[in-house]
This record gives sequence, structure tokens and C-alpha cells, in this order.
Amino acid sequence: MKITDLKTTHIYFPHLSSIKDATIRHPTLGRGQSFVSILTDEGLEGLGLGAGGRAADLLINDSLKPLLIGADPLFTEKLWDDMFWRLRGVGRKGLAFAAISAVDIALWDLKAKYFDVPLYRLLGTYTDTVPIYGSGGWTHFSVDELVAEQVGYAERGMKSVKMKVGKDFGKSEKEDIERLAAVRAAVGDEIEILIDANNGYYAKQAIRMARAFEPYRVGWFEEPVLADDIDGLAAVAAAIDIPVATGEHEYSKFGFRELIARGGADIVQPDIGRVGGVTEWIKVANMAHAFNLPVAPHAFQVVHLHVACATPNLRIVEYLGVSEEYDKLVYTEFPEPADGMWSPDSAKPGLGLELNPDVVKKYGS
Ligand code: SMN
Ligand code: MG
Repeated sequence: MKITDLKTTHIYFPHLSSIKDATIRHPTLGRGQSFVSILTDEGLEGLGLGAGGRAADLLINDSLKPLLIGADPLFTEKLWDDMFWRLRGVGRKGLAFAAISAVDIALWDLKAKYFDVPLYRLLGTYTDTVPIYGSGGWTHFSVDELVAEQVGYAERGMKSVKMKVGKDFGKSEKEDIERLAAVRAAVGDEIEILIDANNGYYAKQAIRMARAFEPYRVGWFEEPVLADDIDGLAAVAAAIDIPVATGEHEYSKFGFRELIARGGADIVQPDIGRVGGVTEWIKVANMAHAFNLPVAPHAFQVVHLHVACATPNLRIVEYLGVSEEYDKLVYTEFPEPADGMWSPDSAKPGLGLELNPDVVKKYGS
């Protein structure tokens, strides 16, 4: 089998509301995502999802596509290595890794379709159903909106929910505690509450805030400080009892080696759209396993659903309401979670995702 063509599409819905957290403070209108299609001489097509928007699409089309045309798509390690070295001067982190990730996901979708199995069956399957947590709790929500959203997840059977803290870049400490208290009172004692500061505190501040959060029995404290401040993360992790979760802003096995070996993460959160796709996500999950740490993937839930089923050290899969909203518009079919558990469709090969052609026509570019 040979790759004959590669196409990128950006699907943008102007009517979907944007989000705010501790450090995303600038409102933007609408929500979009990029997709990569890899075409082959056997008529099979792989679909990848991109985290880098149109800027990553440019990198894919100008720098990666020429490497891929004519190549055997089953050589995923070789192609990953080629892409990594092709972008070495502008790669390592950020956009270049979003580009590599999107292509790698498409290659794995294609590979599973070639063997006519769902992706999670091609990987070393551990389970065919995974626990999910309802994620949102954005800082622009009023307390009423916050509580309604979090209770809504619990009512759908999810045993864990995640909300934001660090409001206004860590300057609204009292509100952070009040909002957490309101959610705890509303969801009752049985639901696990996870909190996410999105880099919004300083290390000493995070340690002090963790003491205030502890009575509300928090399951993890995510990105308490700047993601690049590994010493700060390690200091927080050493000082508090709540596990520190981080990794959504880390890239590649090399980045995660630093983060994990220096004690920056109690729970490791690779994002398959940033870390380097399926190829690299699995290596990072295995590295976490070698350090006896659990993995809880960040965002990109329709892809994580598959790799999570092949991860013995999985803690839980993130299920963002905003992604559900987008995904239900964009794909022809969507696997519904039930009772806080989520399973890939065992009858569909690859990721089991198909873009709705009418939506592509109307909102794609
Ligand atoms: C998040 C998810 C998606 C967009 C922005 C922020 C968040 C999370 O950090 O962990 O859910
Ligand atoms: Mg987060």
C-alpha cells in the first residue's frame, strides 16, 4: 500500500461558544478543529485530528506531505522518525508537534482499517470500556452555571467531574474556594471532584491553596503552576497530599522524561494531539507505567478512547462537554457513554469516525 495524497480540512463553527480558564482569558468567537485525510492506492483512507489549527495545516502540507507521498503508511515508526527530523529546527514542542500528531493519528486510523479492526483492537487491548470524567467548570460560568454543569455530569452517571480554579490568573482565591465548595455541596459526597488551575498559580500559592482545597476532597490538582516550571510542579507535588496531574502542555517522550523523572507529575496527562500522536502517546503511557504512575489523557477524547483501552495504568479518560458538542456535529455517528463508562464501537474499523460531508461542505475550508 502506498500513500497517494494528503488533505487537510479545518471545520469551524462560528456559533459555538468559546471557553475561559485561569489563563485563557481572551474571548474568541466560535470553535474549530483541523482534520487530516491520508489517501492510498488501495482506496483506504485514514482520518487524523489536529490540535494546531490552520498554522499546523500549513506545516503538514508544506513540510510533511512531501515525505509521505509514495511511502508505505504501515511504517508508522519510520514515518514518525522522518517527520520528527524533517521539522527538527522548528519542532520539539508546540505547533510542529501538533502537525506530527495529526498525521500520526491518521496513519494509525489507516493501519487499523487496513487490518479491518477498531484501533483499540490493533493496539494491545487491555479493556473495551473505560471510565470517564465530565470536564468543564470554566471560569466564565456563574456559580449556578458551574453547579448545573457539574451536577449534570453526575446525573449522567459519571463518578468524577472536573472544574477550573485559578480564576483570573490566580487572583480570585476566595472565589476559587467558594466555587469548589458550591460544587461539593451540590454533587454530594460520592462524586470525585478534580480541579484544574491551568498554570494559574505560583508554587507557594498553589501549596497554600491546596490546603484550602483539601477539606473538599479533591481527586487531583491539575497544572497548579506554569507547565514549564518543572521544579515548581515538583515542589508542589512534594508538599501537598492531593496528587498533582499535568502533561497537557508537554510534548514527546523527551519532554515527559524530564517531567516524570524530576517528580513533576503524580498523574501523567499526555494529549495525543500534541504529544506526537498514537506512536508517541503509547511510549509516554508506558514510560509513566515504568515509574508506577497513572495516566489520564487530556482532551481529544474520541482518539483517547481507543488508546486508553490499551493502557493498563489508565486512571480515567477526560470527557469534555464542549468536545462532545463539537464532535456530535462533525461526525456522522458518535459512541454514547453510559453510566460513566465509554466504549469504542467494536464494529467499526480504525477510529470509527467519519466526517459528515454536509458539515464539511458548509463549515470546512
Ligand atoms: C482544557 C481543555 C480544553 C481546552 C482548554 C483547557 C483543560 C482540561 O485544561 O484539562 O480540560
Ligand atoms: Mg487541564
